[in-house]
Amino acid sequence: MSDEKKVIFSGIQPSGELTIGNYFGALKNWVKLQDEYDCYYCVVDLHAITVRQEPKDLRRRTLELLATYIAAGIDPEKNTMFIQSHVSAHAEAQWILNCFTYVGELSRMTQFKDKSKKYEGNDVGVGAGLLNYPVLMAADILLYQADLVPVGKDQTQHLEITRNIAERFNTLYSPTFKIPEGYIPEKGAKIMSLQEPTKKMSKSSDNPNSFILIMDPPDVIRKKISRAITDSIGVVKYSDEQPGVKNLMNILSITTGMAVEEIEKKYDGQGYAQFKKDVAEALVNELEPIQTKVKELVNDKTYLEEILKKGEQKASYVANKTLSKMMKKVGFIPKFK
Ligand code: ATP
Ligand code: LTN
Repeated sequence: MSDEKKVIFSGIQPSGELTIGNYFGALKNWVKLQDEYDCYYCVVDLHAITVRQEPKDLRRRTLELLATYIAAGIDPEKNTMFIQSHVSAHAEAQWILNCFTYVGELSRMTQFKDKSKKYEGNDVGVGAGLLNYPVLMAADILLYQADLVPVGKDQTQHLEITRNIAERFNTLYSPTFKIPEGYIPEKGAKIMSLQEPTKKMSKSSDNPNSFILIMDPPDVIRKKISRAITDSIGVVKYSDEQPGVKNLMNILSITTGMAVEEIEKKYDGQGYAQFKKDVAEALVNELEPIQTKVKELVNDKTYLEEILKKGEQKASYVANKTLSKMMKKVGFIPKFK
């Protein structure tokens, strides 16, 4: 019975083209978990505008992101997929939760520190949305009483603050929110940059050779992997001293299911050339079917709109139930009917 299933909530921002980091860190696990849980997979457009977006690109990417969810294997019949801005409860709940969150704890977030460094001093400046970003994420998760939140490792801090906000509210009033757990995958939780393998692969990097996009054509994938930074040791070994090789081994392991020990054995004494070729082919095999499907789906606007309409209805219903409880507990007078 679907009503008894535990709940999952997760989202990706339509703020750029998705990388294999987003895919292995988040999306691929969403697919894995969809049968076991009642899942809400959201396109978090409110989060995306915490940094400047070109309106027409944001519109295009929002639908492309939904198409990518489906192409990656998320079944629209089984899951609730929707756009965050379609469910106004997210913004309303965020306001309330803002009043239970401290500026101090928000300004300590690594993502805030990193992103504000990037925008400080330019003509845009550091928006308050960037500071409040985790509160909106907390609202997303708590509105659905989510049990589990599958995300990459970089989101651990945001999950922690979500739990803190929820506990604070529950203690001040009475139990209102389920305290959610993170689901960080064993492999793929942090796919590293191909050019600076000690840093996270990021879709907002200025160097396109540092990331692989889900939609990169096969030849581009091959070229980027062949240019990936390794080292002069020349041995395929899973070691922190060889972060570039380690990252490629992780990618090969997730895409083929091979254990890292098997990979070490297979390429023993061979250097990096064949190893890199195989990593590229494994990625092409994984991504090509998704690419074909995305291209098909983005042309079927009617189908995507139907999914979004259904998603919005279900999500609104559930989210508004929690929002009403929150409003009542803080002392707001319910609307007169
Ligand atoms: P940016 O790279 O522009 O900072 P982001 O981290 O904000 O992007 P989102 O689109 O919001 O990316 O992230 C969606 C999901 O992808 C999150 O669960 C995040 O943890 C995961 N993710 C992002 N980058 C990586 C990575 N390099 N390795 C593993 N997971 C990742
Ligand atoms: N902050 C997340 C995206 C996000 C999210 C969420 C993830 C927004 N709301 C709710 C899980 C649950 C990121 O990956 N940058």
